[in-house]
Amino acid sequence: MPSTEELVNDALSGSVRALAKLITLVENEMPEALEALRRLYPKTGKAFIIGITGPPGSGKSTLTDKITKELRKKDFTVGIIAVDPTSPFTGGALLGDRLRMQDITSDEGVFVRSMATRGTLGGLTKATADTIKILDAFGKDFIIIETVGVGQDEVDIVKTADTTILISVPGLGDDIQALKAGIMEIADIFVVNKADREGADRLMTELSLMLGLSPAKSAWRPPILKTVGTLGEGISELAETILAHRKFLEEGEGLIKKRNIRAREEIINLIEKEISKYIHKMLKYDLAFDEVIEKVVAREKDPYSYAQTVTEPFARYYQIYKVDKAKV
Ligand SMILES: Nc1nc2c(ncn2[C@@H]2O[C@H](COP(=O)(O)OP(=O)(O)O)[C@@H](O)[C@H]2O)c(=O)[nH]1
Ligand SMILES: [Mg+2]
Repeated sequence: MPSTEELVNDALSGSVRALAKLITLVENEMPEALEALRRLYPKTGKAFIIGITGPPGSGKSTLTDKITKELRKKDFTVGIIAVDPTSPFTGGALLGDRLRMQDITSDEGVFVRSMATRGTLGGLTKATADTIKILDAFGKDFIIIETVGVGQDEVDIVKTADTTILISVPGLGDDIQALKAGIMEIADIFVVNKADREGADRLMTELSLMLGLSPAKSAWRPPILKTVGTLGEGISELAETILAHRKFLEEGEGLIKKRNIRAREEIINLIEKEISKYIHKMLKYDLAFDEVIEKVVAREKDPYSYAQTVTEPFARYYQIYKVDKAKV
């Protein structure tokens, strides 16, 4: 078994096997994952991240495949993370779909990884964010994340993207209502896929009316594009629009702003996770927590004072930190 350092070095010199192993480390939250990420971090920050979301069956995998081919034509390398249990990449689809994916999965410039759904809230978000970093350090120019925009985890995953593409399709009944509000607001590009079906133009109109109602959040007005994923119609326009959005973000302050927000959230999450790890250890091993619970239920103790007692070391640390922050 190679050491974490060897794995990282192998991955950085292009070993796909090492890359896959590193992803498994973060996915399983192995203790070595932290060291690997620490070593990889300086090599990250170059990849451009595309999030593709929409209801199941809307054509996310089909479009991911087609966009990837467009990017490959321009000689960009691509990493794909499929966080969709129904995705062809995760084996949940029909044989025909899987066959269609074969040509990109056998392309050396493309790396595809599917992420299993996690039990713990936030676990999938973290595993996905870590996988993005690994693929970024590995040197992928673009990383595409495909996910169904349903749960909080998925919305958080989409928030890690530089360009978010929201796919809708005609004929889902209450089309627009079916899209999660939180995702509508962060979409940079709207795609009406399955434009070969009836109702595509009506959906385009509905979307543009809706977008017209919301106040512009930046100089980028999210365009609405029409595609037929299966036939490849509208795909080159979609790829060009992604590149135009990337250019827009890079030329303005957009990209650096997005990355600052992400770094801030990530640091806070990591600190909270560390602190809560110690709190759980304290409760489990050091404090007679069961007794405390009984006393709280019997009204002999109040939960507020107890919580303050347990977190007192952090409060004390804060006092020290305030006067001594030059050390941190
Ligand atoms: N008619 C039609 N079918 C499409 C189109 N795009 C994708 N599909 C089909 O819709 C089904 C679901 O596509 P898929 O990409 O797996 O959707 P996902 O669940 O969002 O990833 C597949 O059978 C595709 O072949 C399209 O533009 N028109
Ligand atoms: Mg899919």
